[in-house]
Amino acid sequence: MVRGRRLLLVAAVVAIVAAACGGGGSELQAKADACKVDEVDGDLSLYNWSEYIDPELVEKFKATYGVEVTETFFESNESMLAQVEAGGAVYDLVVPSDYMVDIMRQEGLLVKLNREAIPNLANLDPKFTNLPFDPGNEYSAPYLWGTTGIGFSYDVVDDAADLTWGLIFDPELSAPFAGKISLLDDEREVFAAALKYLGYSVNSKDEKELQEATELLKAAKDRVATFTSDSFEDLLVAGEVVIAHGWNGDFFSAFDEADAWEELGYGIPKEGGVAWVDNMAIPTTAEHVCTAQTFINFILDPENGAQLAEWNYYASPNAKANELIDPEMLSDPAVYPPPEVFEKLEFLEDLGDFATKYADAFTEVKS
Ligand code: SPD
Repeated sequence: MVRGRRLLLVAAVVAIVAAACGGGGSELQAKADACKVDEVDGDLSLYNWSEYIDPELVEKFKATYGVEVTETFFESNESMLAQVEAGGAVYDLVVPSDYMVDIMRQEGLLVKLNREAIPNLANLDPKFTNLPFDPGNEYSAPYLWGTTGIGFSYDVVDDAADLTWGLIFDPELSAPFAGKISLLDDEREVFAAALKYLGYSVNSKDEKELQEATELLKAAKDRVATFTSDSFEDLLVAGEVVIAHGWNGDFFSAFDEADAWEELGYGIPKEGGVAWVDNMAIPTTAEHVCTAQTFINFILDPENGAQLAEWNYYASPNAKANELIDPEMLSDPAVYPPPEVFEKLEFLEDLGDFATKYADAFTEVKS
């Protein structure tokens, strides 16, 4: 279905669900607007990426505010969106990436944040506020940020500086690793890798470029052991793959746990990669909007923000938290990329109606 029609349908469904609940978006918004700092109005249902929060922080939140936290997990922005749109389960807080915040706010799926209930928004690094996917941070607050690149074994790549997406897409270069390559199970990320290899933007809306990327991926598929977004780091550590497409912090947590820093590495291929920011946001189907805003404020506390980032080696968008983060991590270019690396990175953007073509092409690649 094209995005225009999909938007109308989603808006209609949201209105029907809201009416059936006897409330309506504006009633929930009024409730969110009336929440006070540290107020809780029930338990928290948190819908997050897997392994994305230190369990100790969850325990601390529960003990501090006297509420329970139910955690459920998603592996891609698109699967999270589908669940929120379906409305079957109640989520008080979700953690969409940049372009997905844009889609959700345009579709009327998010509650506006009450800044008075979240004073710790002031701790954010101005570089991470007012980003194009949510001008003025009306609907979202940054959680962590990172990059997408290649995790590898030093048995097959000597130096991260030698990385190229050709290790996956060039038939000759990648032939020795056939069956030992994993790709993210993520339509935008997989096409971003192929488009970068071809020298195109990760946000291309050119049919011919998308077709070229599709053909490239179909040709590479025989060499790909699996598409996975929740076990790429474990497969690399276990030696089941030697080239893994994935997210930096997940690799580092796994290298640390397995004490495998000498054997395994991560880097951004010379053609460039993806930078992303994940964000906390409240769906319009939430039940406990005060607890959700209190949780956002809790995560944006400097100490909690530093603990969050250090636990999983992702970079913090919180300036006050960064003052407390281990200097070794802060100066690690693989966690906080220097300007010359950042120049090669692109953020994924909402592609409007064209996104359907990526989804269809991904289905074609995987079928
Ligand atoms: N284990 C947590 C991984 C979080 C990844 N965020 C992904 C952003 C994708 N564009």
